[in-house]
Amino acid sequence: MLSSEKEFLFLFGWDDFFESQISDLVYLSGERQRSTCSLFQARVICEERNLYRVQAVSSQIFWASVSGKMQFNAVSRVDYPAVGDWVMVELPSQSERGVIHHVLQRKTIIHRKQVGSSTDSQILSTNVDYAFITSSANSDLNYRRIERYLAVAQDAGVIPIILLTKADMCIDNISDIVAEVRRELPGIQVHALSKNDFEKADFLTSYLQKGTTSVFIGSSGVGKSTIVNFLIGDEQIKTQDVRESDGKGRHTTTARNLYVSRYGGLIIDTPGMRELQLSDHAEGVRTQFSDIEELIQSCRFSDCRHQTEPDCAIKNALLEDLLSEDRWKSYQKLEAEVRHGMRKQDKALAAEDRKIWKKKSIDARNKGFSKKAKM
Ligand SMILES: Nc1nc2c(ncn2[C@@H]2O[C@H](COP(=O)(O)OP(=O)(O)OP(=O)(O)O)[C@@H](O)[C@H]2O)c(=O)[nH]1
Ligand SMILES: [Mg+2]
Ligand SMILES: [Zn+2]
Repeated sequence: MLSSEKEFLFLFGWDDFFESQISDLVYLSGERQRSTCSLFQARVICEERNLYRVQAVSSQIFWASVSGKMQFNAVSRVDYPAVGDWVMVELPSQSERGVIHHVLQRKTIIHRKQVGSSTDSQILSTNVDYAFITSSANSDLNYRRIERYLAVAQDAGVIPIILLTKADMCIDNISDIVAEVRRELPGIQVHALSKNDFEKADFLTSYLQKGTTSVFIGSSGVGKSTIVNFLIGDEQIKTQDVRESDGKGRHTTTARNLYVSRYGGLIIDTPGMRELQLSDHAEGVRTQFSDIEELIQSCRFSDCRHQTEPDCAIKNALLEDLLSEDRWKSYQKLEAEVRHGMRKQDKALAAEDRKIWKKKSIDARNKGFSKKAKM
């Protein structure tokens, strides 16, 4: 392998985890003469309507679609490539369009429930190390919304970092706000910045090291693309003023894209999100509120409802101001949402199962396999 290829692989986050997966795939790096089985690794840097832009080891960037076999075997959306994925791809000679044959197992998947579907997930990005949960530091700052993002990141095993943007537009002292957010969300890294002094934001260099991948997530208009533009050293991505009337963004970014940042680490810009359902992020909610879960464990009764029961650790913590009323309410709400979502999901899965079985038995009958038909 050429040293430039090694450098590329390192820069793009390739490591033993992925290397070990390709030994059982047909892997003929750099060997193109047998084009039908010349698979090589590439990272998905953009996704648009069933087409994937991939960056290959040879520095080539091209569009690729998934192979017929992959499509045939795919059961749900998660079986298709997503931005951040490492894929094994083929570029047939004389063709500009590649064919993706495999998606390598992912280290991490940040996903959310597909709006309007009770079972399918939408992948926000994969193989990510850090998730910058971006929120403007002004009146739009909403702990309960940030907690949802935290749950989603932590559920994926990705390190969350809260990024408070537009510090320049803040009426209150920004360091007071940072201190308050740190108090409110214990154990989470919190940083503030403003577009006038991105250069001074030293903390970015410590996260965006070569070989790492970070994703920016948050509502529309909070300034994700503005910071990504700075980090790629170019005004490549369109940004747009927030609406005067309600301070909301306009959903300027419409696709996820991966770039190399000026500090070496890879960054993914994503479209702003309207809603974030939590039904399949039970683990993330648990991690996010591990202090509360621990308290619950020490209530005297295992089925304590934290209302009138004696020796209730939650009530005691609330009385002693060790737990804020807001945080307790937020936990109850998110936990109920997870439970409700899981019940709905169970029902939907059961209904889907029933449909599949019904179809199978109809197929079997049509093929004359049913007992009745044989007799
Ligand atoms: N004053 C000020 N404005 C900012 C700052 N960061 C971003 N903006 C402005 O906020 C507006 C929205 O920024 P974008 O970067 O497009 O926001 P986004 O999060 O990418 O929005 P979507 O792509 O819709 O999700 C733009 O007009 C930016 O110039 C900041 O630090 N200070
Ligand atoms: Mg944007
Ligand atoms: Zn209790």
